[in-house]
Amino acid sequence: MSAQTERTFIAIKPDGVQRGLVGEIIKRFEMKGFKMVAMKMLCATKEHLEKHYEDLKKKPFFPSLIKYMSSGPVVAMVWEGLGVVKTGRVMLGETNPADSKPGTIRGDFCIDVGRNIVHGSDSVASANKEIALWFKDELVEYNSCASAWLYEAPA
Ligand code: DAT
Ligand code: MG
Repeated sequence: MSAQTERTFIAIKPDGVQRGLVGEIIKRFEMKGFKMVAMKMLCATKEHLEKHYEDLKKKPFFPSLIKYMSSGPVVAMVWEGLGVVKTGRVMLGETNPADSKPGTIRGDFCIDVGRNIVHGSDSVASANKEIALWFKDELVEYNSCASAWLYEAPA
């Protein structure tokens, strides 16, 4: 796999969906040049979310996090591109919107750490784990005509 096919898991949380920010968040990844390779809307079960956030299960906010994330539909996506895990996190901003710079998604559209509208994988290893948890044989393979204009040396 080339570095240009690095993948990350991005999810628009229930507040992002309810507040009508799905298009805005997708637009930012599209305009950056990243390639969408999977997307679906679903209501995630508590069991599924407990697996997704298993590293945080000892945190005091874990029960409220699971309740919030299971409170409505989410939009789950996989995005691909050179450095997409790290750059995706930069585009999201900090975990706490109060620490997120204007120009980032959390910096522009939310206020409270418990309602921070979007998830993004924090490493390539967690991206692979999260993609496998949320998508089963649902990733779409296609050539993007933009790649010749996004990369000096397309894969
Ligand atoms: P991130 O979503 O930036 O990767 P994380 O993985 O540390 O952050 O935590 C997952 C989510 O849990 C985060 O998006 C919001 C919630 N959370 C984190 N820290 C919190 C806190 N101190 N109080 C309340 N919710 C918190
Ligand atoms: Mg995280």
